[in-house]
Amino acid sequence: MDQLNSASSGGDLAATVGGDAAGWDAAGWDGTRPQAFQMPPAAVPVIDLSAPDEAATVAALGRACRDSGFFIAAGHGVPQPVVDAMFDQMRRLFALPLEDKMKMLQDENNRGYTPMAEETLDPERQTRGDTKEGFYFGREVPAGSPEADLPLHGPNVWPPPALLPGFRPAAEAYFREASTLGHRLLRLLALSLGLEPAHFDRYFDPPMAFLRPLRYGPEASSPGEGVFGAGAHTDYGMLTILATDGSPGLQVRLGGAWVEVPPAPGCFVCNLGDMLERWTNGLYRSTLHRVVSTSGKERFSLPFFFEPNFSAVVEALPCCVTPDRPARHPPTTAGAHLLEKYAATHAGYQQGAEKSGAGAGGGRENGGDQSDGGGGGAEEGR
Ligand SMILES: O=C(O)CCC(=O)C(=O)O
Repeated sequence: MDQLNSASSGGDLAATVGGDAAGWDAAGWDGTRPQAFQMPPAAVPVIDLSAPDEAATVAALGRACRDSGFFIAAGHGVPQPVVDAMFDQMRRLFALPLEDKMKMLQDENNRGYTPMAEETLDPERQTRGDTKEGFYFGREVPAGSPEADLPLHGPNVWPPPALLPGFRPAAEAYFREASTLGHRLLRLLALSLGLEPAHFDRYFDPPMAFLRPLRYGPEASSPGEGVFGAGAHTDYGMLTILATDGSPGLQVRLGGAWVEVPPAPGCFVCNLGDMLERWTNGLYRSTLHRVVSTSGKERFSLPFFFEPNFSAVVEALPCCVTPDRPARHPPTTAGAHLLEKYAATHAGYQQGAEKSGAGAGGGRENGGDQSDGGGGGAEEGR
């Protein structure tokens, strides 16, 4: 990764993706120049986690968290073969007949298959569900264990080994690697706030974590008609670590405009969720984003949602509260926050929400007040 014009490698802290620059086009890096020349100056910085100067990395991370809540993690330490194996297996999973996938339908813990259009991330703007299908796999919690009494906790709905023998090993390997990266990022986030590196660890022992393979259909999005790959939303939790197949489509709402996040091969797109925004009293941003499909081809992506444990109390950190900036939100718990926010987006999960009695669903907060092509982004109210 040292050839990347990285935000953390000292010197050029403006290394970013998402804007206009030679070598980038609407679909991302066009391959015409070495990567060192490809990082255009704009919205989503590249942060090289392998850079030796940790203080510079932490400073770049803090800036990204305040500016956009998005960054591209390079030098992240997740072996590429683990990522490749997971993408191979998820392609096979989605290629199964619908009949087989429906046998893995999401259960009362919201684990399992969510069919095409089951989720509507922005019900106020969308005229139909997201043009995507997905699966939720959480941290495996054995049936009958005390933790399994919690909403969203329990055994996963794995594809039958007879159909896909390689899936579970690939997903578990990916889950382990993504969790390691998540813990590492927590440490850097704590440092960026002037806290002890281990500050957040107590809330993530163990984490709630969900791996969500997604497949977007080839249908083109039509924002004017309320049709999206994924409607505008913020993520509910702490941190999302996203891998994609390199297809464009992800857009972030910044400065009143939708900004394309070009694919960054070998890297993860990371973004902060509502819980970190609450912990930091709005200093760090949980930013609206969406998927607008334009390629006419299917698209695969793999978000990993890394969240505090169910009973973790989320309230403004003393370092982020001043007389001029009083706490914006009352304390909540990670579980209550998730369940409160889940109800609106997943048609399938509400039917199975008896366990909590609270309703539930997905992992994100819908956009509501955003508008297309200027003005009115939720971030403008910050
Ligand atoms: O598929 C993507 O690129 C983004 C997915 C996403 O925003 C989400 O699942 O929260």
